[in-house]
Amino acid sequence: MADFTLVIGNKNYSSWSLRGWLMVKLAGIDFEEIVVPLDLPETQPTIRKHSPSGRVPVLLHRGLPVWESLAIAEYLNELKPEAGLWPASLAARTHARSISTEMHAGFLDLRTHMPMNIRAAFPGKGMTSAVRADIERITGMWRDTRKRFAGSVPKDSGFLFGAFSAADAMYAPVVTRLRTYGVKVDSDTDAYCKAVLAFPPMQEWIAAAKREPWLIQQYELA
Ligand SMILES: N[C@@H](CCC(=O)N[C@@H](CS)C(=O)NCC(=O)O)C(=O)O
Repeated sequence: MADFTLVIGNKNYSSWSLRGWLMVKLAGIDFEEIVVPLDLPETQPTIRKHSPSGRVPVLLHRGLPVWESLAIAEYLNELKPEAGLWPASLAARTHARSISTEMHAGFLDLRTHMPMNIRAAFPGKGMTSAVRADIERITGMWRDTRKRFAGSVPKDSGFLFGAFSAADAMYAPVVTRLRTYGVKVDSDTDAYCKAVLAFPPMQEWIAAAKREPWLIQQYELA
């Protein structure tokens, strides 16, 4: 058994799993993956074998369960501070934690009306005025964050703080939603989305999502 195991849901549909998985990739550790398909009769008993909350992702480190995506980021950051899960400067790190927590706690309209479905294309579906407001807040925050912080690192690779961080992991499922639902965005947002989608671990996840056999009917809005 590996030192680290990450228990996740379907790669096509489980946005929180994507966040946790990107964080583990970012930490640069070897890990085993257990995929528990969601929305089946055996889903909950299987997840509960690993996760006290009955939710995924959960990271298991030599028997210690770490659940909740942000707790996983903090745990990995403590183990691997050199991996850069959070940006280096205190101001950038604080900003990264604030925007990540805002994602963790909010944007319910976007999450409800535009569920993650990586391989689908539902242009125009799910848009309401409340979803629009969520998207405006998020894209405004992305622009503002990049303007303030992305240029202050040695190499700006197009992410929120220049290099890919836990904050980008938190927003990666929003990027896939903007694509799935064909949301029109400004050029800065488009460039940011392209950078996230081209990030090699993201490509790996998307390819796996496309190969998955399971279908969750409630997220198939067509
Ligand atoms: N706040 C949690 C959210 C986790 C969550 O809601 N995960 C969903 C899958 S995306 C889940 O485990 N659902 C359980 C189920 O569908 O039975 C986190 O940040 O990790």
